[in-house]
Amino acid sequence: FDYNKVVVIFVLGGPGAGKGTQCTRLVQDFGFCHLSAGDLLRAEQHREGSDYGHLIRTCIREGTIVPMEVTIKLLQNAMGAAMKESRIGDGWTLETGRFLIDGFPRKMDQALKFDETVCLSSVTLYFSTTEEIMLRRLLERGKTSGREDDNVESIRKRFNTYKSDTMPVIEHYKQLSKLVEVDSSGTVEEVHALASSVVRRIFS
Ligand code: UP5
Ligand code: MG
Repeated sequence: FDYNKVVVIFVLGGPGAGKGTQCTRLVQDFGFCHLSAGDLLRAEQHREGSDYGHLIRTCIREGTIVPMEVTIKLLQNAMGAAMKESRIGDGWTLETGRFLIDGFPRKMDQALKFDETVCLSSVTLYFSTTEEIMLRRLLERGKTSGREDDNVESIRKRFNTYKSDTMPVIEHYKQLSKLVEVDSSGTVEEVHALASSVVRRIFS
């Protein structure tokens, strides 16, 4: 299929910044196809016959980044599947050609490789807030999420990786004038109002 017809918005922000929550809301507003790199990795981790289960589990618990080849392949497959499903005659529906890619790219090598082998992104939505707020949200979620990385020890490691590996990606898109920062400190509703007005502006 034709990656040139695809619109990709990257969604970045620290652990617990609210990426997943806001993506769900943006899907309701604009009909994007939402792909969370973390969710795809967790699904692959549990897939029977996967060669990567052990590697993914270790990286997620340690808050380190899974080698980019694995994640990019999963994203490509998921994008392909979404495009195929949405096939109408010989065209594609507009909505499913629009992707919100959540939690990716979180390291420079992934960003460059995705540009080169999949497509260029239109814009990056960057949800920013303080570590204190992110920690509080993650610990609260950890009471029921069952996520192996929602404990203080893993959260600290995720924050470190975010600062060392993901901040340079955010800087990179800022340099390219392809970054839009959204303060995600407020309530879900407040952040959603900011995020949806940004997206509306981009597409108008
Ligand atoms: N919540 C959300 N918004 C709120 C608000 N405004 N007010 C109050 N509460 C709010 O939200 C987190 C929690 O906060 C929820 O309980 C929510 O209800 C509440 P969520 O929307 O889930 O935040 P999100 O930013 O999506 O947090 P998440 O934990 O998913 O972020 P991470 O970036 O840490 O996790 P991800 O799943 O993307 O990645 C996990 C791991 O996978 C990584 O650490 C890494 O090891 C691996 N990975 C890779 O290796 N490569 C990749 O490309 C991607 C991931
Ligand atoms: Mg998430």
